[in-house]
Amino acid sequence: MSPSGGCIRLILGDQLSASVSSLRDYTAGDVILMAEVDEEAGYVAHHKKKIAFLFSAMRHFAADLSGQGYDVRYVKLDDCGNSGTLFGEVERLISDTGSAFAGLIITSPGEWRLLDEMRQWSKRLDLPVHIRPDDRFICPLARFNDWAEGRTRLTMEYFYREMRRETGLLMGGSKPAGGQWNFDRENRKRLPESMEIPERPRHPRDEITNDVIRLVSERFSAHFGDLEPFHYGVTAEAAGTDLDFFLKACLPQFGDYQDAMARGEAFLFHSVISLYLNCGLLNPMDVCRRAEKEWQAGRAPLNAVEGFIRQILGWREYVRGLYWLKMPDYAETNHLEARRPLPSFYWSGDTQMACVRDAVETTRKHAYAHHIQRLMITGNFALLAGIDPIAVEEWYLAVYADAYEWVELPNTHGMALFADGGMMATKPYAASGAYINRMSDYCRGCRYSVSQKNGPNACPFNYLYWNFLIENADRLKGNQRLSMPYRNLAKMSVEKKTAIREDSRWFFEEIGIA
Ligand code: FAD
Ligand code: DLZ
Ligand code: SF4
Repeated sequence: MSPSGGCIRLILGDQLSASVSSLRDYTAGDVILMAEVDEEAGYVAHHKKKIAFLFSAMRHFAADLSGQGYDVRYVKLDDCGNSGTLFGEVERLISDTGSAFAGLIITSPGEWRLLDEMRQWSKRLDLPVHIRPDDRFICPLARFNDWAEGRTRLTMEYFYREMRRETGLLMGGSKPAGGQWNFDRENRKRLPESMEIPERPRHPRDEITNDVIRLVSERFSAHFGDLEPFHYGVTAEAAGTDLDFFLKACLPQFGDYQDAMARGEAFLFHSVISLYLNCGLLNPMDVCRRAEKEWQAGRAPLNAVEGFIRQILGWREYVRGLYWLKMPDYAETNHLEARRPLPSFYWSGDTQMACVRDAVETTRKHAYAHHIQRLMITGNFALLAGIDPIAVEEWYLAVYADAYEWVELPNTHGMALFADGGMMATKPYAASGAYINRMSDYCRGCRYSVSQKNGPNACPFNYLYWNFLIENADRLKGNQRLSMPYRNLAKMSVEKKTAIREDSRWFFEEIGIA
């Protein structure tokens, strides 16, 4: 290790980009610090595969930096003396080198809890701490705040259009390509039975990944999720291979089947790149440009490319802006006063609801589920059953390899649970079994009957949907976009409403959350 006098540059597990702001202007005498610590691995009980992915990606990134001549101190989880915290590791580096550093440079972390803590570090360390913006996103936070200023409703679609204009993505001069901003209506097809789903690349494992897998199996055996088989890429190069595969084999169908679900099919035509984007192995603007090129070259249709770019340029940037604009108060709201505990089947998968079982199984196997499973199966169930947002958020943050609070929280709290009272979604994404049946083949293999509305064999989503509207009538009746279901509810007989309430009460008792 070099003598000090330079700066410490702390790189977090989700900052694995050569372009990260904390690495800029590195000079001889600086030390890059990366650390696997119990605090970050344990603040929620992350999926084993998520920890293995991230530790292996961190180790590869550190090895790459060292290979390029940077001075890197990499602390492994089981290294002797590991203090267990990021702060402790900065302190240990200072005391181990025995001489003064000029400062600590950090790229702003992706979670409010850590930024809040880091703001105290300068005083605690008696060292200048420079927290630089994370500029690996397309929209700087100041730009998002400008856009949000003075608006009563922060509608993603309008933000997205501004981003399209500013980046020029899918634009013909000042007009959107194809004359339309959004092709969502074309993106709601059910998967035909004969459709072939592409096989995903499986990345070979090296010694670094094998070591990490051993460590995780020893240290995190109690955590949720399957560690094996492990095939995710752990380098920027491997992430690039997955992106190439997606662009060629999946993007042309991405639009049509974006909302489809199929039993036993985890990935369908989705990109499965969120884990790479969120830890820095891929760059969002590069990904959007690559997708745009596929359309320009006539290899993918506009509805697919627009749909894909909207997820990244629109949703991903939007949720990040919203998170930093509204935190920390955002996480505290519970607009629907949902208080029931999380049912145990979110962890065990032990439920007779075939759709929920499949979403949990996929999650357990891959630390992944696609958007519609997250939103319309596990999210929808938690919404209808009135599960406490804090418990639901903890689950989503733990179980997905792409989960960091800046992206998980708005999606769960705002989009899935309506806990923010409608800041993100104009109405709750509440749906009965009919929606799930329309978009999937789950119901055919289910012990419940999607066509039955009440009674022991009825699909629970059916009566829970109406029960949700009844339980939340005071809070939701005034919502214009719910006027139709509330009109239908008003026409319902007292007997029917009683049956809905009774079936729901009985079901909550059966799953232990009454
Ligand atoms: P694709 O369907 O191929 O989409 C392409 C990319 O667009 C994704 O990789 C992702 O970067 C971006 N994207 C798509 N939808 C969203 C969205 N709603 N918000 C932000 N980015 C989006 N995404 C996460 O990255 N981390 C999370 O912790 C997370 N938690 C979620 C929780 C809930 C309740 C819901 C409803 C959604 C959540 N999402 C989260 C958004 C979305 O489900 C995932 O980004 C997506 O499923 C990742 O799979 P993919 O890479 O195959 O995405
Ligand atoms: C998710 C995660 C895990 C499991 N472990 C570490 C770790 O040991 N060291 C580290 O620097 N980062 C880790 N991370 C990612 C952090 O939790 C992430 O940087 C913060 O949540 C901020 O986004
Ligand atoms: Fe899910 Fe209901 Fe269909 Fe069963 S019947 S798979 S519970 S929607």
